[in-house]
Amino acid sequence: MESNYHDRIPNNVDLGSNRTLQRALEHWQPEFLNWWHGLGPSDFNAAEVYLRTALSVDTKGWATFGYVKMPDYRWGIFLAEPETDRKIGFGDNFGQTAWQQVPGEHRSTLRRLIVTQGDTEPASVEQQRLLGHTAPSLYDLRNLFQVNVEEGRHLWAMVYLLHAYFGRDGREEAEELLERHSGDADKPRILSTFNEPISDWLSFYMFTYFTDRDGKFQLKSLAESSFDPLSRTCRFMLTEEAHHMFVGDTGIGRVIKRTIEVMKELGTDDPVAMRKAGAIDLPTIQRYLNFWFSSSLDLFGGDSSSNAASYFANGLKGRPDEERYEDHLAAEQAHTLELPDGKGGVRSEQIPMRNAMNEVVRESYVRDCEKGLGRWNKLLEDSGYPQRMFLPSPRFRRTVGSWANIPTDLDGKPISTEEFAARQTEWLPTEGDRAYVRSLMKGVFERGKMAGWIAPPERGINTKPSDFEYVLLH
Ligand code: BYC
Repeated sequence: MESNYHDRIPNNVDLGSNRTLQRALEHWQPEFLNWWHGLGPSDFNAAEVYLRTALSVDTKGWATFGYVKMPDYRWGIFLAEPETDRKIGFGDNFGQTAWQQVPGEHRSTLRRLIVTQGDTEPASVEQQRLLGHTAPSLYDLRNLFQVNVEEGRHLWAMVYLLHAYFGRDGREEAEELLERHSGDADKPRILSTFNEPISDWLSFYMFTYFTDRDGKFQLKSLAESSFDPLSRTCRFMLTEEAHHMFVGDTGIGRVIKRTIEVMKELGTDDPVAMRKAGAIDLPTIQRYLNFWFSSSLDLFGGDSSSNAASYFANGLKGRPDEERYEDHLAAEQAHTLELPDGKGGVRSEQIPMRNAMNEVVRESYVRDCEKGLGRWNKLLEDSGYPQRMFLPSPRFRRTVGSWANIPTDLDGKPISTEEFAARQTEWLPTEGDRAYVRSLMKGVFERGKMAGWIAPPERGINTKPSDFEYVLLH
Protein backbone atom coordinates (compact mmCIF):
# COMPACT_ATOMS: atom_id res chain seq x y z
CA MET A 1 0.00 0.00 0.00
CA GLU A 2 1.37 3.37 -0.95
CA SER A 3 2.19 5.87 1.76
CA ASN A 4 1.53 9.56 1.06
CA TYR A 5 3.86 10.90 3.70
CA HIS A 6 4.18 14.36 2.20
CA ASP A 7 0.46 15.09 2.03
CA ARG A 8 -0.89 17.61 4.52
CA ILE A 9 -2.13 14.60 6.49
CA PRO A 10 0.35 11.73 5.93
CA ASN A 11 -1.60 8.57 5.20
CA ASN A 12 -1.63 5.19 3.53
CA VAL A 13 -5.39 5.21 2.90
CA ASP A 14 -5.31 7.14 -0.36
CA LEU A 15 -6.97 10.08 1.32
CA GLY A 16 -6.47 12.23 -1.79
CA SER A 17 -9.02 10.15 -3.70
CA ASN A 18 -11.83 11.10 -1.31
CA ARG A 19 -11.99 14.90 -1.30
CA THR A 20 -14.92 15.15 1.14
CA LEU A 21 -13.21 13.00 3.71
CA GLN A 22 -9.91 14.77 3.17
CA ARG A 23 -11.54 18.18 3.69
CA ALA A 24 -13.34 17.01 6.83
CA LEU A 25 -10.08 15.74 8.32
CA GLU A 26 -8.23 18.89 7.26
CA HIS A 27 -10.88 20.81 9.13
CA TRP A 28 -10.30 18.70 12.26
CA GLN A 29 -6.48 19.02 11.99
CA PRO A 30 -6.21 22.65 13.31
CA GLU A 31 -8.58 21.74 16.15
CA PHE A 32 -6.27 18.88 17.06
CA LEU A 33 -3.22 21.18 16.92
CA ASN A 34 -5.03 23.71 19.03
CA TRP A 35 -5.77 21.01 21.59
CA TRP A 36 -2.11 19.84 21.46
CA HIS A 37 -0.87 23.38 22.14
CA GLY A 38 -3.35 23.91 24.98
CA LEU A 39 -3.40 20.51 26.67
CA GLY A 40 -0.47 18.57 25.24
CA PRO A 41 3.02 18.70 26.80
CA SER A 42 3.44 22.00 28.56
CA ASP A 43 6.40 23.95 27.08
CA PHE A 44 9.21 22.17 25.19
CA ASN A 45 7.54 23.04 21.88
CA ALA A 46 10.79 24.62 20.65
CA ALA A 47 12.93 21.67 21.78
CA GLU A 48 14.21 19.22 19.21
CA VAL A 49 13.36 15.73 20.32
CA TYR A 50 14.93 12.53 19.00
CA LEU A 51 11.64 10.91 17.98
CA ARG A 52 10.46 7.89 16.10
CA THR A 53 7.96 8.78 13.38
CA ALA A 54 5.89 6.40 11.27
CA LEU A 55 6.34 7.24 7.59
CA SER A 56 4.67 4.03 6.42
CA VAL A 57 3.71 0.67 7.90
CA ASP A 58 6.45 -1.50 6.42
CA THR A 59 9.48 -2.61 8.47
CA LYS A 60 11.65 0.13 6.96
CA GLY A 61 9.26 3.04 7.38
CA TRP A 62 7.34 2.57 10.60
CA ALA A 63 10.19 3.60 12.90
CA THR A 64 12.17 6.47 11.39
CA PHE A 65 14.29 8.29 13.96
CA GLY A 66 15.43 11.91 13.91
CA TYR A 67 15.21 15.25 15.73
CA VAL A 68 11.73 16.80 15.46
CA LYS A 69 10.03 19.71 17.21
CA MET A 70 6.89 18.21 18.66
CA PRO A 71 4.43 20.58 16.96
CA ASP A 72 6.06 19.56 13.64
CA TYR A 73 5.56 15.86 14.30
CA ARG A 74 3.73 14.33 11.32
CA TRP A 75 0.58 12.82 12.80
CA GLY A 76 -0.64 10.48 10.12
CA ILE A 77 -3.25 7.85 9.34
CA PHE A 78 -1.73 4.42 8.92
CA LEU A 79 -3.51 1.10 8.73
CA ALA A 80 -1.74 -2.28 8.65
CA GLU A 81 -1.63 -3.96 5.24
CA PRO A 82 -4.93 -5.61 4.31
CA GLU A 83 -5.16 -9.38 4.55
CA THR A 84 -6.54 -10.85 1.32
CA ASP A 85 -10.05 -12.20 1.75
CA ARG A 86 -9.97 -11.90 5.52
CA LYS A 87 -12.62 -13.97 7.32
CA ILE A 88 -14.42 -13.29 10.59
CA GLY A 89 -12.58 -15.26 13.26
CA PHE A 90 -15.15 -15.65 16.05
CA GLY A 91 -18.78 -15.28 17.12
CA ASP A 92 -22.02 -16.05 15.30
CA ASN A 93 -20.67 -14.94 11.90
CA PHE A 94 -17.54 -17.06 12.17
CA GLY A 95 -16.05 -17.86 8.74
CA GLN A 96 -17.94 -15.18 6.82
CA THR A 97 -16.13 -12.42 4.94
CA ALA A 98 -14.92 -9.54 7.13
CA TRP A 99 -16.77 -6.22 6.70
CA GLN A 100 -15.31 -3.27 4.82
CA GLN A 101 -18.28 -1.11 5.84
CA VAL A 102 -20.18 -0.84 9.11
CA PRO A 103 -23.38 -2.92 9.11
CA GLY A 104 -26.34 -0.67 10.06
CA GLU A 105 -27.39 -2.82 13.02
CA HIS A 106 -23.95 -2.50 14.67
CA ARG A 107 -23.34 1.12 13.87
CA SER A 108 -23.98 2.71 17.25
CA THR A 109 -22.21 -0.04 19.20
CA LEU A 110 -19.11 0.09 17.02
CA ARG A 111 -19.07 3.86 17.21
CA ARG A 112 -19.25 3.65 21.00
CA LEU A 113 -16.32 1.22 21.12
CA ILE A 114 -14.23 3.40 18.80
CA VAL A 115 -15.07 6.54 20.78
CA THR A 116 -14.17 4.83 24.07
CA GLN A 117 -10.85 3.70 22.63
CA GLY A 118 -10.22 7.13 21.06
CA ASP A 119 -11.04 8.96 24.29
CA THR A 120 -8.20 7.30 26.21
CA GLU A 121 -5.51 8.54 23.81
CA PRO A 122 -5.75 12.32 24.31
CA ALA A 123 -6.71 11.67 27.94
CA SER A 124 -3.30 10.15 28.64
CA VAL A 125 -1.51 13.09 26.98
CA GLU A 126 -3.50 15.47 29.20
CA GLN A 127 -2.67 13.43 32.29
CA GLN A 128 1.06 13.58 31.50
CA ARG A 129 1.13 17.18 30.40
CA LEU A 130 3.32 18.63 33.16
CA LEU A 131 5.78 15.76 33.54
CA GLY A 132 8.36 17.20 31.14
CA HIS A 133 9.37 19.80 33.72
CA THR A 134 10.45 17.14 36.21
CA ALA A 135 12.01 14.53 33.89
CA PRO A 136 14.80 12.57 35.61
CA SER A 137 16.97 12.75 32.44
CA LEU A 138 16.95 13.71 28.77
CA TYR A 139 16.49 10.01 27.95
CA ASP A 140 13.27 9.92 30.00
CA LEU A 141 12.11 13.27 28.65
CA ARG A 142 12.41 11.89 25.13
CA ASN A 143 10.50 8.74 26.04
CA LEU A 144 7.69 10.79 27.57
CA PHE A 145 7.36 12.83 24.40
CA GLN A 146 7.56 9.72 22.22
CA VAL A 147 4.66 8.24 24.15
CA ASN A 148 2.73 11.53 23.91
CA VAL A 149 3.08 12.03 20.16
CA GLU A 150 2.13 8.41 19.49
CA GLU A 151 -0.96 8.65 21.69
CA GLY A 152 -1.78 11.71 19.56
CA ARG A 153 -1.39 9.55 16.45
CA HIS A 154 -3.63 6.88 17.97
CA LEU A 155 -6.27 9.55 18.43
CA TRP A 156 -5.89 10.34 14.72
CA ALA A 157 -6.40 6.66 13.96
CA MET A 158 -9.77 6.58 15.74
CA VAL A 159 -10.81 9.96 14.32
CA TYR A 160 -10.11 8.67 10.82
CA LEU A 161 -12.49 5.74 11.42
CA LEU A 162 -15.16 8.05 12.83
CA HIS A 163 -14.92 10.43 9.87
CA ALA A 164 -14.59 7.79 7.18
CA TYR A 165 -17.31 5.36 8.32
CA PHE A 166 -19.77 7.13 10.64
CA GLY A 167 -20.81 10.25 8.73
CA ARG A 168 -22.09 13.21 10.65
CA ASP A 169 -22.35 11.43 14.04
CA GLY A 170 -18.75 10.35 13.61
CA ARG A 171 -17.60 13.91 12.93
CA GLU A 172 -19.46 15.12 16.02
CA GLU A 173 -17.87 12.42 18.14
CA ALA A 174 -14.44 13.44 16.79
CA GLU A 175 -15.08 17.00 17.98
CA GLU A 176 -16.12 15.77 21.40
CA LEU A 177 -12.91 13.78 21.75
CA LEU A 178 -11.20 17.17 22.04
CA GLU A 179 -13.86 18.63 24.34
CA ARG A 180 -13.83 16.08 27.17
CA HIS A 181 -10.75 16.48 29.36
CA SER A 182 -9.01 14.31 31.91
CA GLY A 183 -10.25 15.11 35.41
CA ASP A 184 -12.69 17.80 34.19
CA ALA A 185 -15.57 18.13 36.65
CA ASP A 186 -18.17 18.70 33.90
CA LYS A 187 -16.77 16.82 30.92
CA PRO A 188 -14.43 14.13 32.17
CA ARG A 189 -12.86 11.39 30.07
CA ILE A 190 -15.03 8.28 29.68
CA LEU A 191 -13.04 5.66 31.59
CA SER A 192 -12.08 5.99 35.24
CA THR A 193 -8.28 5.60 35.16
CA PHE A 194 -7.96 8.33 32.56
CA ASN A 195 -9.21 10.90 35.03
CA GLU A 196 -6.57 10.09 37.66
CA PRO A 197 -3.80 12.68 37.93
CA ILE A 198 -0.27 11.62 36.94
CA SER A 199 1.78 14.21 38.74
CA ASP A 200 5.02 12.31 39.31
CA TRP A 201 7.23 9.96 37.31
CA LEU A 202 6.64 6.93 39.52
CA SER A 203 2.96 7.21 38.56
CA PHE A 204 3.97 7.66 34.92
CA TYR A 205 5.97 4.42 34.93
CA MET A 206 3.12 2.59 36.71
CA PHE A 207 0.65 3.98 34.18
CA THR A 208 2.75 2.96 31.18
CA TYR A 209 3.28 -0.49 32.69
CA PHE A 210 -0.27 -1.24 33.87
CA THR A 211 -2.61 1.06 31.93
CA ASP A 212 -0.86 0.92 28.57
CA ARG A 213 -0.96 -2.84 28.99
CA ASP A 214 -4.75 -2.63 29.19
CA GLY A 215 -4.35 -0.74 25.91
CA LYS A 216 -2.45 -3.70 24.49
CA PHE A 217 -5.20 -6.15 25.44
CA GLN A 218 -8.05 -3.92 24.27
CA LEU A 219 -6.31 -3.19 20.96
CA LYS A 220 -5.67 -6.90 20.47
CA SER A 221 -9.36 -7.57 21.11
CA LEU A 222 -10.36 -4.89 18.60
CA ALA A 223 -7.74 -6.16 16.11
CA GLU A 224 -9.91 -9.31 15.90
CA SER A 225 -12.96 -7.25 14.91
CA SER A 226 -15.02 -8.20 11.86
CA PHE A 227 -14.95 -4.52 10.91
CA ASP A 228 -11.74 -4.75 8.94
CA PRO A 229 -10.65 -1.06 8.97
CA LEU A 230 -10.81 -1.15 12.81
CA SER A 231 -8.81 -4.35 12.88
CA ARG A 232 -6.11 -2.96 10.59
CA THR A 233 -5.89 0.32 12.51
CA CYS A 234 -5.43 -1.47 15.82
CA ARG A 235 -2.85 -3.85 14.40
CA PHE A 236 -0.63 -0.95 13.45
CA MET A 237 -1.21 0.84 16.77
CA LEU A 238 0.03 -2.27 18.58
CA THR A 239 3.47 -1.97 17.00
CA GLU A 240 3.88 1.44 18.69
CA GLU A 241 2.34 0.36 21.99
CA ALA A 242 5.20 -2.03 22.81
CA HIS A 243 7.60 0.85 23.50
CA HIS A 244 5.15 2.48 25.91
CA MET A 245 5.04 -0.63 28.06
CA PHE A 246 8.83 -0.92 27.79
CA VAL A 247 9.08 2.60 29.27
CA GLY A 248 6.96 1.47 32.23
CA ASP A 249 8.68 -1.87 32.70
CA THR A 250 12.23 -0.50 32.60
CA GLY A 251 11.21 2.67 34.48
CA ILE A 252 9.92 0.70 37.49
CA GLY A 253 12.94 -1.63 37.22
CA ARG A 254 15.33 1.34 37.30
CA VAL A 255 13.61 2.85 40.35
CA ILE A 256 13.90 -0.49 42.18
CA LYS A 257 17.52 -0.88 41.08
CA ARG A 258 18.41 2.53 42.54
CA THR A 259 16.49 1.73 45.73
CA ILE A 260 18.51 -1.47 46.13
CA GLU A 261 21.76 0.46 45.61
CA VAL A 262 20.80 2.88 48.38
CA MET A 263 19.66 0.02 50.65
CA LYS A 264 23.14 -1.48 50.19
CA GLU A 265 24.95 1.82 50.79
CA LEU A 266 22.97 2.49 53.98
CA GLY A 267 22.84 -1.09 55.19
CA THR A 268 19.12 -0.71 55.91
CA ASP A 269 15.77 -0.69 54.16
CA ASP A 270 14.19 1.59 56.76
CA PRO A 271 11.85 3.90 54.78
CA VAL A 272 12.79 6.93 56.87
CA ALA A 273 16.50 6.42 56.23
CA MET A 274 15.83 5.66 52.56
CA ARG A 275 13.88 8.86 52.15
CA LYS A 276 16.59 10.88 53.89
CA ALA A 277 18.97 9.52 51.26
CA GLY A 278 16.63 10.58 48.45
CA ALA A 279 15.50 7.10 47.33
CA ILE A 280 11.99 5.68 47.06
CA ASP A 281 11.50 2.94 49.66
CA LEU A 282 10.08 -0.41 48.49
CA PRO A 283 6.79 -0.16 50.46
CA THR A 284 6.01 3.14 48.72
CA ILE A 285 6.69 1.58 45.31
CA GLN A 286 4.38 -1.30 46.25
CA ARG A 287 1.61 1.10 47.31
CA TYR A 288 1.84 2.91 43.95
CA LEU A 289 1.72 -0.45 42.21
CA ASN A 290 -1.40 -1.46 44.20
CA PHE A 291 -3.10 1.77 43.15
CA TRP A 292 -2.40 1.60 39.41
CA PHE A 293 -2.90 -2.15 39.05
CA SER A 294 -6.32 -2.06 40.73
CA SER A 295 -7.36 1.01 38.74
CA SER A 296 -6.28 -0.59 35.45
CA LEU A 297 -8.23 -3.80 36.21
CA ASP A 298 -11.42 -1.74 36.15
CA LEU A 299 -10.75 -0.86 32.51
CA PHE A 300 -11.77 -4.35 31.41
CA GLY A 301 -15.40 -3.71 32.41
CA GLY A 302 -17.72 -5.90 34.49
CA ASP A 303 -16.77 -9.57 35.06
CA SER A 304 -20.24 -10.59 33.91
CA SER A 305 -21.22 -8.36 31.02
CA SER A 306 -24.05 -8.67 28.52
CA ASN A 307 -22.29 -5.93 26.50
CA ALA A 308 -19.21 -8.13 26.21
CA ALA A 309 -21.39 -11.12 25.23
CA SER A 310 -23.02 -9.22 22.40
CA TYR A 311 -19.71 -7.71 21.19
CA PHE A 312 -18.42 -11.27 20.90
CA ALA A 313 -21.58 -12.80 19.40
CA ASN A 314 -21.78 -10.05 16.77
CA GLY A 315 -18.08 -10.18 15.96
CA LEU A 316 -17.33 -6.60 17.02
CA LYS A 317 -14.68 -7.36 19.62
CA GLY A 318 -12.92 -10.70 20.11
CA ARG A 319 -10.37 -12.18 22.48
CA PRO A 320 -6.70 -11.24 22.06
CA ASP A 321 -5.01 -13.75 19.73
CA GLU A 322 -8.33 -15.46 18.96
CA GLU A 323 -6.55 -18.08 16.79
CA ARG A 324 -5.07 -19.63 19.96
CA TYR A 325 -8.55 -20.72 21.08
CA GLU A 326 -10.08 -23.94 19.78
CA ASP A 327 -13.72 -22.95 20.00
CA HIS A 328 -14.31 -19.63 18.26
CA LEU A 329 -18.03 -19.63 18.96
CA ALA A 330 -17.76 -20.00 22.74
CA ALA A 331 -21.53 -20.54 22.70
CA GLU A 332 -21.73 -23.63 24.88
CA GLN A 333 -18.89 -23.06 27.33
CA ALA A 334 -19.10 -21.66 30.84
CA HIS A 335 -16.68 -19.74 33.02
CA THR A 336 -16.53 -19.80 36.80
CA LEU A 337 -16.48 -16.49 38.63
CA GLU A 338 -15.62 -15.99 42.29
CA LEU A 339 -18.13 -13.53 43.64
CA PRO A 340 -18.81 -11.89 47.00
CA ASP A 341 -21.50 -13.91 48.81
CA GLY A 342 -22.97 -10.87 50.53
CA LYS A 343 -22.09 -12.34 53.96
CA GLY A 344 -18.41 -11.44 54.01
CA GLY A 345 -17.34 -14.55 52.10
CA VAL A 346 -16.82 -15.78 48.56
CA ARG A 347 -19.02 -18.01 46.38
CA SER A 348 -18.50 -19.50 42.93
CA GLU A 349 -20.90 -19.08 40.06
CA GLN A 350 -20.79 -20.41 36.52
CA ILE A 351 -21.83 -17.98 33.82
CA PRO A 352 -21.95 -18.37 30.02
CA MET A 353 -18.49 -17.90 28.53
CA ARG A 354 -19.59 -15.07 26.26
CA ASN A 355 -20.75 -13.03 29.25
CA ALA A 356 -17.40 -13.67 30.91
CA MET A 357 -15.27 -12.30 28.06
CA ASN A 358 -14.12 -9.24 30.04
CA GLU A 359 -12.99 -11.54 32.83
CA VAL A 360 -11.23 -13.93 30.45
CA VAL A 361 -9.25 -11.03 28.97
CA ARG A 362 -8.59 -9.57 32.43
CA GLU A 363 -7.17 -12.91 33.59
CA SER A 364 -4.72 -12.97 30.65
CA TYR A 365 -3.80 -9.38 31.46
CA VAL A 366 -2.98 -10.31 35.05
CA ARG A 367 -0.69 -13.10 33.82
CA ASP A 368 1.03 -10.63 31.48
CA CYS A 369 1.51 -8.14 34.34
CA GLU A 370 3.28 -10.82 36.37
CA LYS A 371 6.17 -10.95 33.89
CA GLY A 372 7.51 -7.55 34.93
CA LEU A 373 7.21 -8.52 38.57
CA GLY A 374 9.47 -11.49 37.84
CA ARG A 375 12.14 -9.19 36.36
CA TRP A 376 11.96 -6.67 39.21
CA ASN A 377 12.06 -9.41 41.85
CA LYS A 378 15.12 -10.91 40.18
CA LEU A 379 16.94 -7.64 40.97
CA LEU A 380 16.02 -8.07 44.66
CA GLU A 381 16.89 -11.76 44.63
CA ASP A 382 20.27 -11.22 42.92
CA SER A 383 21.11 -8.60 45.55
CA GLY A 384 20.28 -11.06 48.33
CA TYR A 385 17.22 -9.22 49.64
CA PRO A 386 14.17 -11.22 50.79
CA GLN A 387 11.59 -8.53 49.87
CA ARG A 388 9.45 -9.13 46.79
CA MET A 389 7.05 -6.95 44.80
CA PHE A 390 3.64 -8.54 44.19
CA LEU A 391 0.30 -7.97 42.49
CA PRO A 392 -2.59 -7.55 44.90
CA SER A 393 -5.66 -9.73 44.41
CA PRO A 394 -7.84 -8.59 41.48
CA ARG A 395 -10.65 -8.14 44.05
CA PHE A 396 -8.73 -5.40 45.84
CA ARG A 397 -10.05 -1.80 45.55
CA ARG A 398 -12.28 -2.36 42.58
CA THR A 399 -14.85 0.16 41.41
CA VAL A 400 -16.23 -1.83 38.46
CA GLY A 401 -17.71 -5.36 38.44
CA SER A 402 -18.89 -7.73 41.17
CA TRP A 403 -16.19 -6.67 43.60
CA ALA A 404 -16.89 -2.95 43.19
CA ASN A 405 -16.91 -1.23 46.56
CA ILE A 406 -16.46 -4.49 48.50
CA PRO A 407 -13.58 -3.86 50.91
CA THR A 408 -10.93 -6.59 50.84
CA ASP A 409 -7.33 -6.91 51.97
CA LEU A 410 -4.49 -7.32 49.47
CA ASP A 411 -5.16 -11.09 49.36
CA GLY A 412 -8.74 -10.43 48.30
CA LYS A 413 -10.23 -11.49 51.66
CA PRO A 414 -13.41 -9.51 52.32
CA ILE A 415 -13.00 -7.27 55.37
CA SER A 416 -15.12 -4.64 57.08
CA THR A 417 -15.28 -1.06 55.86
CA GLU A 418 -13.72 -0.01 59.18
CA GLU A 419 -10.77 -2.35 58.77
CA PHE A 420 -10.22 -1.15 55.19
CA ALA A 421 -10.31 2.48 56.32
CA ALA A 422 -7.87 1.73 59.14
CA ARG A 423 -5.41 -0.19 56.95
CA GLN A 424 -5.53 1.62 53.64
CA THR A 425 -2.45 3.68 54.48
CA GLU A 426 -0.52 0.37 54.44
CA TRP A 427 -1.89 -0.49 51.01
CA LEU A 428 -2.34 2.68 49.00
CA PRO A 429 -0.20 5.81 48.55
CA THR A 430 -0.82 8.25 51.38
CA GLU A 431 -0.71 12.02 51.02
CA GLY A 432 2.69 11.80 52.73
CA ASP A 433 3.96 9.27 50.16
CA ARG A 434 2.77 11.42 47.30
CA ALA A 435 4.26 14.57 48.78
CA TYR A 436 7.59 12.79 49.30
CA VAL A 437 7.67 11.40 45.74
CA ARG A 438 6.72 14.84 44.39
CA SER A 439 9.55 16.40 46.39
CA LEU A 440 12.03 14.27 44.40
CA MET A 441 10.67 15.44 41.08
CA LYS A 442 13.19 17.97 39.81
CA GLY A 443 14.05 18.18 36.14
CA VAL A 444 17.53 16.92 35.21
CA PHE A 445 18.32 18.30 31.76
CA GLU A 446 22.10 17.96 31.58
CA ARG A 447 23.36 15.49 29.03
CA GLY A 448 24.17 12.09 30.57
CA LYS A 449 22.97 13.08 34.08
CA MET A 450 20.31 11.15 36.00
CA ALA A 451 18.15 12.05 39.02
CA GLY A 452 19.28 10.37 42.25
CA TRP A 453 16.10 8.31 42.77
CA ILE A 454 16.40 6.26 39.59
CA ALA A 455 19.19 4.23 37.95
CA PRO A 456 20.30 4.96 34.36
CA PRO A 457 18.87 2.76 31.61
CA GLU A 458 20.90 -0.23 30.45
CA ARG A 459 20.86 0.93 26.86
CA GLY A 460 19.74 3.89 24.81
CA ILE A 461 17.20 4.34 22.05
CA ASN A 462 17.79 3.10 18.49
CA THR A 463 21.39 1.99 19.24
CA LYS A 464 22.32 5.45 20.57
CA PRO A 465 24.17 5.48 23.91
CA SER A 466 22.10 6.15 27.02
CA ASP A 467 23.87 9.51 27.51
CA PHE A 468 23.01 10.69 23.99
CA GLU A 469 21.51 14.19 23.82
CA TYR A 470 17.97 12.96 23.24
CA VAL A 471 16.44 16.41 23.57
CA LEU A 472 18.13 19.58 22.32
CA LEU A 473 16.79 22.27 24.61
CA HIS A 474 18.90 25.16 23.15
N1 BYC B 1 -14.69 3.45 33.88
O1 BYC B 1 -20.72 -4.12 30.55
P1 BYC B 1 -19.66 -3.34 31.24
C1 BYC B 1 -5.58 2.47 25.99
C2 BYC B 1 -18.78 1.40 31.61
S1 BYC B 1 -6.52 1.72 27.20
C3 BYC B 1 -15.84 4.04 33.51
O2 BYC B 1 -19.21 -3.78 32.55
P2 BYC B 1 -18.20 -3.41 28.83
C4 BYC B 1 -4.55 3.41 26.44
C5 BYC B 1 -18.93 0.82 30.21
O3 BYC B 1 -18.36 1.69 29.22
C6 BYC B 1 -7.75 0.78 26.31
N2 BYC B 1 -16.86 3.36 32.91
O4 BYC B 1 -18.37 -3.17 30.34
C7 BYC B 1 -3.81 3.17 27.57
C8 BYC B 1 -20.42 0.67 30.10
O5 BYC B 1 -20.97 1.93 29.79
P3 BYC B 1 -22.17 2.05 28.71
C9 BYC B 1 -8.98 1.57 25.93
C10 BYC B 1 -16.67 2.04 32.71
O6 BYC B 1 -19.05 -2.50 28.04
C11 BYC B 1 -2.87 4.10 27.98
C12 BYC B 1 -20.85 0.33 31.54
O7 BYC B 1 -19.78 0.76 32.38
N3 BYC B 1 -9.84 0.82 25.05
O8 BYC B 1 -5.77 2.22 24.84
O9 BYC B 1 -18.27 -4.87 28.58
C13 BYC B 1 -2.65 5.27 27.25
C14 BYC B 1 -21.11 -1.15 31.73
O10 BYC B 1 -19.98 -1.80 31.27
C15 BYC B 1 -15.51 1.37 33.08
C16 BYC B 1 -10.99 0.24 25.41
O11 BYC B 1 -11.42 0.32 26.52
C17 BYC B 1 -14.49 2.13 33.70
N4 BYC B 1 -13.33 1.58 34.09
O12 BYC B 1 -16.64 -3.05 28.72
C18 BYC B 1 -3.41 5.50 26.12
C19 BYC B 1 -11.70 -0.52 24.32
N5 BYC B 1 -15.64 0.07 32.75
O13 BYC B 1 -21.55 1.63 27.37
C20 BYC B 1 -4.35 4.56 25.69
C21 BYC B 1 -13.08 -0.05 24.04
C22 BYC B 1 -16.85 -0.07 32.20
O14 BYC B 1 -23.22 1.13 29.21
N6 BYC B 1 -13.98 -0.20 25.18
N7 BYC B 1 -17.46 1.12 32.15
O15 BYC B 1 -22.49 3.52 28.75
C23 BYC B 1 -14.55 -1.36 25.52
O16 BYC B 1 -14.30 -2.39 24.95
C24 BYC B 1 -15.55 -1.38 26.65
O17 BYC B 1 -16.19 -0.16 26.63
C25 BYC B 1 -14.94 -1.59 28.05
C26 BYC B 1 -16.12 -1.84 29.00
C27 BYC B 1 -13.97 -2.76 28.05
C28 BYC B 1 -14.21 -0.37 28.54
